[in-house]
Amino acid sequence: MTDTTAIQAPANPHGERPVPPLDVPPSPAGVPVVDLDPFSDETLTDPYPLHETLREAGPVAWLPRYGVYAVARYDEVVHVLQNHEIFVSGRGVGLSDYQKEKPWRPPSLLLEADPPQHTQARKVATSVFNPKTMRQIREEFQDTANRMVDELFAEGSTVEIDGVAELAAAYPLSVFPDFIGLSETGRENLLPYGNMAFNAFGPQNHLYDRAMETGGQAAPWIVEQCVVGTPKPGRFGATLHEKAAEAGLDEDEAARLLRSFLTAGVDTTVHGIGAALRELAEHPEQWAALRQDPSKARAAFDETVRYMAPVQTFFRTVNEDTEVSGVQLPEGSKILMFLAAANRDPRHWEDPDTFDISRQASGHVGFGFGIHSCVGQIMARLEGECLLGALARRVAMIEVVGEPELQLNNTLRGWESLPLRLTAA
Ligand code: 8QM
Repeated sequence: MTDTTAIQAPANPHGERPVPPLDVPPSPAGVPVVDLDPFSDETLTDPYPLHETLREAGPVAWLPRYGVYAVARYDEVVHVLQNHEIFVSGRGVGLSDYQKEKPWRPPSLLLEADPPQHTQARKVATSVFNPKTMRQIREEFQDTANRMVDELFAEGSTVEIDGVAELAAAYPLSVFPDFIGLSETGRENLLPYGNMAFNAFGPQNHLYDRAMETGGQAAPWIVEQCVVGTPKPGRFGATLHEKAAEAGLDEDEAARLLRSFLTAGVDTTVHGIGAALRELAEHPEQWAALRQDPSKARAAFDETVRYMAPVQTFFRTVNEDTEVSGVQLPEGSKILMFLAAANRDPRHWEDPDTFDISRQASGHVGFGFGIHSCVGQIMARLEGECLLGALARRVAMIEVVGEPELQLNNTLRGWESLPLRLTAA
């Protein structure tokens, strides 16, 4: 099977060009300086040494390369997420401060907004996207997962596949667009668009440039899919438009609200499922535990989100002078939250670097925390549970049979390809 969904670009066609010199504020006195680039290819390939350096440097560190503060310990990341009135989202959750720079697209009403606007948009979103809706689609999502796994074994009881193309990407792309009510054609635009949006939270490096090129071509289709009247009647997109109109949102706002789901809902789940496949394949004893009790599928997915953290980082903007763990942060500062580092902070977790589907992973910040915590996590978990459950019931052995390839992104961590051998039960 050929992968029509992944971004077809050579690893690094232009070489890693340096980020243009930024207008960075001077290093503040008394704050540990970590002179490393979180967005270099090298760090994105293996972020764990940087995460440890940041956690050990202190509760708050300074990244001179970008002139931003960083938090990588669990308690401080939660503190920033919790204090949304000080650490605001409306000035952008990427490197750029929307009070100083124009956003690359009209800001999200959910992600890049603060109360009361955020509260209203979130209420509209969750009036449709909620546990009741998940219960209604559960059977369909499970059936699709079962069928997809059965079809893999059509040619024999042992098959070699690309776990990303044939499962991690194929599954969300088969359930999510129908759920939203998207057009049958053009769905190949979803992943490149998401890839662009997530790269855009970072600096304007070569990843950003490349993603803007590919994602830019995908943008018109995404915009069109969000227009009122376009989503299939009866599906989520159409219902969201109805609820948005009832709540008094204008058509542009309603379209932008739907855009959030198309931006945030695909690449993230593809990476989450891909990561779960990789870790379960690399930890046969965990796979055995899951096979023995497939009801652990949901917990296995959650542990994956803790362990790999498909969304690695997000920024906030300090909207009034404040203090975090003894460090003064002036108004206007950007602060980079390392969600992935918090998820492995030994101050909070026992054996944080151990992938253990039986651990109590709840409390991880892979879906954020507080008023902005992931709206889509109920669907991410549903997808993870359905697909991992289907595999656990049908697959005896899952092995990595080639070198997995990472897809580098300024915000996301996930596999571009994952050569697997599956043996039917
Ligand atoms: C990330 O457009 C949006 O509202 C949006 C985009 C990206 C995300 C969330 C929301 C966290 C998954």
